[in-house]
Amino acid sequence: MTMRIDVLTLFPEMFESPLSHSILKRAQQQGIVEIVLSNIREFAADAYRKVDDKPYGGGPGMVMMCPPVFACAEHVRSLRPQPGRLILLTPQGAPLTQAKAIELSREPRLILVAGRYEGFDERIREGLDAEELSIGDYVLSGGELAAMVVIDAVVRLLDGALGDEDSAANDSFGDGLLEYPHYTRPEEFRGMRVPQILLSGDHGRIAQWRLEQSLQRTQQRRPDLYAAWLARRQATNKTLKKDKNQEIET
Ligand code: 6GU
Repeated sequence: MTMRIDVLTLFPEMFESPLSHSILKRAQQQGIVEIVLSNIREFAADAYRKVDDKPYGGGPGMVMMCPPVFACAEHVRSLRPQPGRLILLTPQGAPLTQAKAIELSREPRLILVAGRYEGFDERIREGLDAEELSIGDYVLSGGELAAMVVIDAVVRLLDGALGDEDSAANDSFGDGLLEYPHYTRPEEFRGMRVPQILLSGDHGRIAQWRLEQSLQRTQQRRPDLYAAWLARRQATNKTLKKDKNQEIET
């Protein structure tokens, strides 16, 4: 069934280019996902189309107002029987992880709300039964780019979205490890050679080498992921096998 993603934003034009290229473009053309942009400003009631106001209690910046966001969200919710999971993109949200992306890819409908300014009136969270997501511990000028990141991470997981059905299974984080290094032609470039093993045609040894590379890289670059991987492996009591039942050192 086609997944539906509604995006509520003050800047729908920001989404046009990312949605009209590559995987996201093809997934929409193939009916794998339907992505609908709504401009929150069109739901502002007053003549000035006001969507933000000064914070009660004082302080810098502007806060997204309840009325236009509620009106826009209630309108898009009314277009379909499923209410959909409504997600505010904010730096205070739960972190977006691959596990979260997988969870979201199983939903029939998502409603992503991108905010600008200092943030949303708190009653938007309560009144719209919203979740909050962040894409990392740094500050963006608005939720638009974060919403695009969520869309990309989720849509590429939908059945048929990737050309090669295997490629999502091999992703970094799929098994909690970073990917091994990749090489393509030419065999030698400016004195740098492709590792000999990749030219050997020995698929067992190549798989073993790739796993070792993944483990090594993860240990060096992301000790947090490496520790989690080790703990998981111990918990499930799985043993890694070399081609012929030989344990590898990890
Ligand atoms: Cl979702 N929004 C903003 N404004 N900044 C962020 C973010 C979201 N995630 C990380 N930084």
